Amino acid sequence: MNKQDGREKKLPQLTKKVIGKVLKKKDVLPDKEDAGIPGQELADKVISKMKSYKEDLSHLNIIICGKTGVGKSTLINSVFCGNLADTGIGFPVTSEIRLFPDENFRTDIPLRIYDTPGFELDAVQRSSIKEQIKSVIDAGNGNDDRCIHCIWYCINTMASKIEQEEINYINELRQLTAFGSDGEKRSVPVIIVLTQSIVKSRADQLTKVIKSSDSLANAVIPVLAREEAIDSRTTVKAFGMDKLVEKTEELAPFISDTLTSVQIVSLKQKQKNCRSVVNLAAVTALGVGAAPVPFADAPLLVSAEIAMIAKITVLFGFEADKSVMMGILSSALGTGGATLLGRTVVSNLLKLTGVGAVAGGLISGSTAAVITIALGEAYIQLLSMVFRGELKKTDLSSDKGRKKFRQLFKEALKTSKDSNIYKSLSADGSSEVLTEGQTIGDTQENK
Ligand SMILES: Nc1nc2c(ncn2[C@@H]2O[C@H](COP(=O)(O)OP(=O)(O)O)[C@@H](O)[C@H]2O)c(=O)[nH]1
Ligand SMILES: [Mg+2]
Repeated sequence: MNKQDGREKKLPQLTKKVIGKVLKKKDVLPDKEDAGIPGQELADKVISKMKSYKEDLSHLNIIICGKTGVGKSTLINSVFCGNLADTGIGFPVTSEIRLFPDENFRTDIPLRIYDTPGFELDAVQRSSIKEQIKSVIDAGNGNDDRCIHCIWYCINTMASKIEQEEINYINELRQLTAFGSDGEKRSVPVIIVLTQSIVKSRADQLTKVIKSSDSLANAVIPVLAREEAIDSRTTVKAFGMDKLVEKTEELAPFISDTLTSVQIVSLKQKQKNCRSVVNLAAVTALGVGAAPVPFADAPLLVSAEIAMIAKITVLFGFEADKSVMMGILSSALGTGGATLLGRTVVSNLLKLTGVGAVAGGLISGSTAAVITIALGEAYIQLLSMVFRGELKKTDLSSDKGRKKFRQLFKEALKTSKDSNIYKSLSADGSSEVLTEGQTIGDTQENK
């Protein structure tokens, strides 16, 4: 069988099976110019790829409702990057929907929050607000960048009770439908957010009441958007916003990339979606390396990895400039920077970890997949440390960050051959397209 044919047939099939929709196939197709390029240029390529991924993100559009003072603005500022909304007691009650970020105040955050005036307004105003909500939804219909993805209806957990009127209002919101460019009508999901849930038992009780009422809300999520100091010794920690993000993703999966990028509360959600990116890059590496390629100029592998690093950076919402990216790339990949993974660096690492070997300067598809998984996983771990505040962004271009990334990469190499991703790739019958016994543990060095 012609190897090239086999590879081309195999790849889309594997891709469909293993991958999310995060990377597009065109992103990982060969780019010969990636061979042997210097580190500077490599960083440029990652940065320009990041830019194009960012530009490709459609806006996430959320309508947020609830009485004045329930904590809508505080919630927005805690869940999303960019500190978008004004907060504070006594913000003037208006009867118009407000948009964050303001259309005049351009940001490059692909997010629109429609902040609706309080439910406490009189019946006439309330019905006018509902009309406004409808027109916001209508205005977005048919346009993937503008259509409304979710309504967050906020209720203060410490409020004395929920009025039946408010439940009715929520039910009316649940009747609203929206659609994107595919024209397929979907009801707009409504999540009831129980804000300022300082007392957990109260939040649990309220959740029960709402769930047992005739409310049609898709979910009820208690949150505390900012920690609350009860007294000088007792502080209740913020919680629940990660659940809110995860539920929103579940109800509006088609906007998952953007949500992942702009939210700053669920590390789990970021990691999960980044791992889909790594899977795709690994599948590509497997296909590319299936016919053993001279490693020092493995352009195909390099483009898959450039795409992977760029996409993960965007999904983390991480703002990396060239110097930071250079620091990151050179740490795992050697300061020579001639290729994404310098041959010497890789041979040494592979020997060290017993993953495989670069036999006569060639690597097999499965070795390429292992390296790619390890690189992706190490990068996810590195950005996770920044997310948790264990590393500063400035550390990434310093010795500290470089050492850390090298260490993470080595550890990831040791484990990636045992990873589920790798196993599922192998179990897919991909060894069929491998040649010359270039599978893991079956290299010339081991023979
Ligand atoms: N500690 C703490 N304070 C909150 C929280 N949510 C709201 N607040 C406070 O409640 C007040 C009103 O919040 P704001 O977000 O402006 O309410 P909005 O009118 O619904 O936008 C502000 O003083 C906030 O500091 C929270 O989760 N934790
Ligand atoms: Mg507000």
